[in-house]
Amino acid sequence: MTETTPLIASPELNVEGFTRQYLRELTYTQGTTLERASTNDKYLALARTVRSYLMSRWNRTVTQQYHEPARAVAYLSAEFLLGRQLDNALIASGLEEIAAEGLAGLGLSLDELRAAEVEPGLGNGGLGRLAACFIDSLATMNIPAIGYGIRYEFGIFRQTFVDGRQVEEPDNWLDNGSPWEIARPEQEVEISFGGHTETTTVDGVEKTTWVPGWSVLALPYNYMVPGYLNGRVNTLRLWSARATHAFDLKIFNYGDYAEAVRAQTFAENITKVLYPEDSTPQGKELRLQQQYFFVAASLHDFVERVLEAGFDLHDLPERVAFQLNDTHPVIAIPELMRVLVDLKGLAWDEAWAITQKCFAYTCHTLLPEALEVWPVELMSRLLPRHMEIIYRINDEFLEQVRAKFGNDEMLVRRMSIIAEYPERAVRMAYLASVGTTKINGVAELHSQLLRDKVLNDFAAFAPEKFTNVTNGVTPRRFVRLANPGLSALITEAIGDGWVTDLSRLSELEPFADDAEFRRRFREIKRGNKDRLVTLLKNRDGIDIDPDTMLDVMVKRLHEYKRQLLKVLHVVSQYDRLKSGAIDPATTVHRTFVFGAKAAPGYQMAKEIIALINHVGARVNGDPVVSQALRVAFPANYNVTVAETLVPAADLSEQISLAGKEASGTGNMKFALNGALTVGTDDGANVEIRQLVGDENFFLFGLTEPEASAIQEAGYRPSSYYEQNPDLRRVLDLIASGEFSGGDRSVFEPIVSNLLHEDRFMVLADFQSYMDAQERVDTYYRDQEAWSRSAVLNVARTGFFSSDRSMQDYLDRIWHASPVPIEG
Ligand code: HBZ
Repeated sequence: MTETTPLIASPELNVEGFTRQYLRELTYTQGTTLERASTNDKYLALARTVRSYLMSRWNRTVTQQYHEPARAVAYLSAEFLLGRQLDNALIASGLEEIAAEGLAGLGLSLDELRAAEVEPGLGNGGLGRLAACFIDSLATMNIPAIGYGIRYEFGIFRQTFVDGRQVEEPDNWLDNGSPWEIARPEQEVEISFGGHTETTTVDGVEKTTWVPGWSVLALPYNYMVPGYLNGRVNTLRLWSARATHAFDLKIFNYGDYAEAVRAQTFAENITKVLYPEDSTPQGKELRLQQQYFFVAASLHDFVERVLEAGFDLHDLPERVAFQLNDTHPVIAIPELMRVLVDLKGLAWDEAWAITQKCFAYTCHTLLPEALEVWPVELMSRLLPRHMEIIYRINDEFLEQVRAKFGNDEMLVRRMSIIAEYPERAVRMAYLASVGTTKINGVAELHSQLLRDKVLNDFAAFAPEKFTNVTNGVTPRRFVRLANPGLSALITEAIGDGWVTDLSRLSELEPFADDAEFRRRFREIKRGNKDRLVTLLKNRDGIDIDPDTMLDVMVKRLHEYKRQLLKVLHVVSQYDRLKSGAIDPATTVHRTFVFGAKAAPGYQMAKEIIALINHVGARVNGDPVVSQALRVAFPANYNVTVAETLVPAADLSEQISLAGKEASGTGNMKFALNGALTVGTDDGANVEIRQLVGDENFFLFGLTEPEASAIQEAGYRPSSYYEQNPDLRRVLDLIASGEFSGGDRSVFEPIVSNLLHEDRFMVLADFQSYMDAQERVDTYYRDQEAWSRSAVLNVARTGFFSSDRSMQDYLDRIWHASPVPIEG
């Protein structure tokens, strides 16, 4: 490709240039005038204006990549939870002040227009947000990288509450226009499904081909991924499904218009909706279709379009590292084998060596029920050729297992990629372990438990494959953008290098002992609380008091994360205030903030949401209790809310049962914004505590080995109830109907479950948690000590930048290097 287009200069990087471009967009693209324009018109014009500043950098990045081939990272993820795009594009292009001034000159407010953006909710939670942080870091670190995923027409559902119960509504994020995407219909890819395979023998060599039954088109939409002030703009390519033209035509020729349109709908269903289950995959056929759809399109795109024509596929591992974000894209492994063997004619062994070198796999869970398995029946029907390839991979792998460990048939059955019970099914995590060079967990403890428990046989078989990369979060979005006050204070103290080198935060350490610095830190925290007050008032009609301790637990609702433990604490405080055991005038005043979506089919999670809301209503409605505590549960917690909530928090609740939370990333965001953590020894909490120091962290609860030992000996939750009068009062109060208008049946399932099953050991950790909360209260009374600890949390958590995570992946897994953009 030679560049024949003269590089069109970007609009001038000053207020006049910005204003001119803005008016152009408003007039020519949006087709309106300043006077007539709606808020959405004004927002769209603004988004396009900012985009236009990044466009020539984007073109330059793509062109340079084509001419100067280097090893690229292709991050395959079924989810990218991006959050709003405008703010990030503004800081990445250095336009923030210019835009604010330019808009003000036109009588418009940047803050008002920013608020008009609907965030693309193309992910469930941590895993999807991590992918978004990673592509931001890769661009900022000048790594040639591309994200591949799915352009769901409906992202994660919008949560509302009716009588305190979760009700889901569709998320029409595309309704008001989508200025950040560029469709490339001419680069569509045909993706096939179903049918059968045929084997023929040519010159004594067997050759298998797939004769698919039906196909759809994958249409790419490109999104910019701008590096922070470095001239690089990488691409995120999300695929959308359309009916094939041939399919339509055939049916049209039979004259059945209605059927043709129906076929169209059928095809387009594939990318219609994001599955909202974040821990118990339902094994739905459409989900496997989604996975294969985006993976096949992405591999084809990379091999046939990103690589230059005539590229020798033997060199593929030198040119790409495909990272598999959990098992969702793991079908890429047999797909690449099919491409290399069936389509490109490589020998099996050759193809296998290439495939293994190209892929690496990240595991994000420890819960057995979260590991994806696909029934062989379904896989054979939808992807018959892939099923054959998986069988062969498995046969050869199990041969190696026998060669290494002898004929231990129990071991062979355990390690087989194909499970036999309760039904024949493909274990995707095992396929991932076999078909990759590296397998990583997402925090030290998690990686250790992967080796010791979940994938222990595989770790014994190939120990060199296992590694750890502790998660991180992007400091651009979660500090620089979300917390402008703290950002300015940090920059004043140590310069602005921290934005791209977060380890520099350690230079703040001495300021923890500077009373004036601490005073300003508190003032900023207080200002952030005021912003939150405004947001909750306008968005949810919720009133909170900024002069209380803000105690926050925001994350997906799951029993292992133990929102219930938090509720027990709230109920206990309620009880003690009501009974006069504590005095509302003198106790530390707290606002408990919850934010959590439950998977729509997860009954217990939905009951817990109802309980939080009902307890909240009672607490807030009680004239005595509400003097000292309040509960706020804004519906539809998302990235946008996090950006205002996290910087305002005093206390971060990270209270999962040890050994269950793979890492957590919210925990990092809070610490980086100067909240103190009350947490268990789980996931990345372990590393946070090690870095910030025990005296700046409220640790409680069983350790993973302790919890496992109790479970093995036979955990009996009711014994805690019997022996702990405080716990008994709390559970009895919930069971009594206190929070359900006297109806004892409403929360009976929750109480019974805690007493008789309590899989995640809420009762076992209750007392320890209550004690930790006492320590929190005591410490909070000493605001100087508390803010010293808060500053130290900021200074000591620079490690949790996603830039550092990316550097670890680069060093240990990808072996790719930066390529600065010229010009
Ligand atoms: O991934 C989360 C982990 O629970 C959390 O500990 C970790 O910090 C984070 C990033 O590594 N896992 C998820 O968010 N998982 C999902 O969202 C998910 C989505 C679809 C599934 C399964 C899991 O089918």
